[in-house]
Amino acid sequence: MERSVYVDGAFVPASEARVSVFDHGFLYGDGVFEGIRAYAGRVFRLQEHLDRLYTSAKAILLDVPLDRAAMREVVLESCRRNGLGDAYIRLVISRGRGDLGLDPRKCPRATVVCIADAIALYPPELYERGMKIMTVATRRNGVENLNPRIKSLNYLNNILAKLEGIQAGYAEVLMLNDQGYVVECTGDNVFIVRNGRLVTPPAWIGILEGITRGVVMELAREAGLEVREEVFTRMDVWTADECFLTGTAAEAIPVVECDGRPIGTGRPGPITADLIGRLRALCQREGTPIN
Ligand code: PXG
Repeated sequence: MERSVYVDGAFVPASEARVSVFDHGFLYGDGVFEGIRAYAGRVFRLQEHLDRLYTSAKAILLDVPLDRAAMREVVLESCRRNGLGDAYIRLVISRGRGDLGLDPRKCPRATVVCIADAIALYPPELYERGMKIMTVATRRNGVENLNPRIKSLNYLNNILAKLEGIQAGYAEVLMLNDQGYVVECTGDNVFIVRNGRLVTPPAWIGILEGITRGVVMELAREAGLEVREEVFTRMDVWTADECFLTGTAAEAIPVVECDGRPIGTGRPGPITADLIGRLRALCQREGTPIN
């Protein structure tokens, strides 16, 4: 059955869902988005995703034409109309239709799109065996350029990094900032485990503050682990006891090799496995009901 997509106030068949070629989201990547998941009939951390969406919009002075309650309803209705209890939901707010110039004031109304679809997951073996990653030469945007805390439609920085990975045979890659500190991956946050402590780069260094990252930090603290937000380098990843990535799409996935160096034993570690289990259980039991 064809999907139903929300575009500016109406649900239309996916094949008829369109935005203008004059939309500044298309012309300039001027807009923001969210990637959200639903599990077993409930949308996971919907409020947090909406908070981040409106925060991103605020940072680029983008007026979202719907309030949070209405946006929440768009997300839920997108799942209902498509009969999805497990879903990947993409909310996109672009600057809207304007002229060919950069000036956002020429765009009177933001475009709102919501797509709900089945999710394409990493193969289950990857969670068992763990993934191999590499560091790429493309550095993550600095906070003074395009702050990664803004989940903007301008993802070329990440795509350039992803291309380097693809060309070298890697599904995900590690990105550093201009100073050489580890920040995040192209669509995932990064954690290392050292001496029983969980460490992840702090938000101020220039990362997307992942919703999954926040949840994993909560779960780790509940489990009695010490969690630190600290800067670290590639060397710390190479010599960590364990490493894993978090993101809405990937959930939490073990990393067993970086830049050709096995991490820890070269197999997914026990703390990683425990946190993956806790995260999966939480995703199945909490969230905003779709119906
Ligand atoms: N960092 C970046 C740069 C991201 O884009 C995350 C971290 C994880 O955040 P959440 O809130 O999801 O835990 C993201 C997630 C994909 C894909 O296909 C991933 C993201 C966006 C678009 C596509 O893997 N963002």
